[in-house]
Amino acid sequence: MQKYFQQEIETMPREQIKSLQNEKFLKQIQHVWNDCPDYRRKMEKAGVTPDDIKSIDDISKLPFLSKDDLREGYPYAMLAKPLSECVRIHSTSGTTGKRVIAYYTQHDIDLWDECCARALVAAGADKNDVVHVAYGFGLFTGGAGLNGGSHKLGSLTLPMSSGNTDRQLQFMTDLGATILCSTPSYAAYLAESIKERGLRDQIKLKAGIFGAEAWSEEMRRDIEANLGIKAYDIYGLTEISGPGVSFECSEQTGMHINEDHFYAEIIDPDTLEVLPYGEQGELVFTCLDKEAFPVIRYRTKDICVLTKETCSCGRTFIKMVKPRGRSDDMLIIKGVNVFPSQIETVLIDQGYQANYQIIVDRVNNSDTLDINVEMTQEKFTDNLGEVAEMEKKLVSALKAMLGIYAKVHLVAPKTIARSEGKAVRVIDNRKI
Ligand code: DLL
Repeated sequence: MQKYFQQEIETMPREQIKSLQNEKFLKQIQHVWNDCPDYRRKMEKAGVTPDDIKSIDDISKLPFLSKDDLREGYPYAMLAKPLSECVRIHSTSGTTGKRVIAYYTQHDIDLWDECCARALVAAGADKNDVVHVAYGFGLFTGGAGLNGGSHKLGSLTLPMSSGNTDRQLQFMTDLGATILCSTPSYAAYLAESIKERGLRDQIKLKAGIFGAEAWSEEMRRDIEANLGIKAYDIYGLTEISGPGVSFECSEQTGMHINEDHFYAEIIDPDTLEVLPYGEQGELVFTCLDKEAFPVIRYRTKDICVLTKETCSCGRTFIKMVKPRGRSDDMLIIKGVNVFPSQIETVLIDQGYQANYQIIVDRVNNSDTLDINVEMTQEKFTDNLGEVAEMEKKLVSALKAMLGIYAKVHLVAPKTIARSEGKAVRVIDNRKI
């Protein structure tokens, strides 16, 4: 079985990775200074020139970039190549305000595809596999990224996009898809539909590559058991390229960062101080060799930890743990920080599935937290006494995890809308 897509790079000794990063970083800083007026202005404002940057250890002299910086410069923020050299754009979903547009030259697409091919191989794929891509295609990077990676690897690629479950399952069974790429919530939904239609023995899936949203270890175990596969995490964001900034290997203990292209830092989001390996903070990325959209010290808002223990898979790239959620997704309820992933962990621990909705409101100047949770078919009952008892049990498990009271409403199976892309878990009515 193929172990690596690019063995020489993926298993490169640490000192060599460092010197490769140094070399690319110095070139990149020169590139943004010469060709990217937005970042040059930021550097000038911070009083830094490329002469002050002698190696990657000087990175902390450079200013951070935020989503607001990119939104403000819409539609050409951080563009560092003439449009005639760009071949594609992608864009963030932009729930509020202006979207961020990321530009790609052919070189940028090639390196991104390679990153996704590395992720596929790490999940056990090779050219003989049939890769079913059920991430959305279009402005979202999920479909295009895994599609490109699968092409690079030479696997037969099914560009299914999301939605139309019947068609998904028909192609999955008729063409014997072996690798599924989708959001974890859509994978869970497909697993449910496969069970309902009695198709489990007709699917040939052996692995899945799931990302684009936070998901828990409990959800991983559920998907693995329901589909009979290994479920691997993959991380990325439009501003850096898309999926494949980091990916999981057979150890399934965090995601290797493609460090030949992306330099990672963890910072304290309040003091902006760089934190050592092992400490939790906000993840910051610098693109080392992108041409059209070379973001430097981009603040992802993802709360994460970097680790550099050696990995049994032989890859030498450092790993990031599963992001705990986003600092801006983090709910502050009655002064307590609450991550949706904590709620999900409790639900799955208690035998429910990740079909829930969190509703936050403010009544008489006090925050309220309500959670609608779907009963599974097995747990379903219309005996009100039993339902109340089950709700009580969940309330106390949630209190133990979160430290605050959450009102739980158990609802009948299949009454919470399913998502084909990223799941919408939180309705925060306080903002309205
Ligand atoms: O979600 C890219 C992607 C597509 C990644 C397919 C993986 C698979 P954006 O839409 O720009 O890009 O959203 C980026 O999604 O900052 C994280 O908050 C979140 N995210 C992405 N992957 C993971 C993951 C794509 N594996 C934002 N775990 C990021 C947790 C994730 N959160």
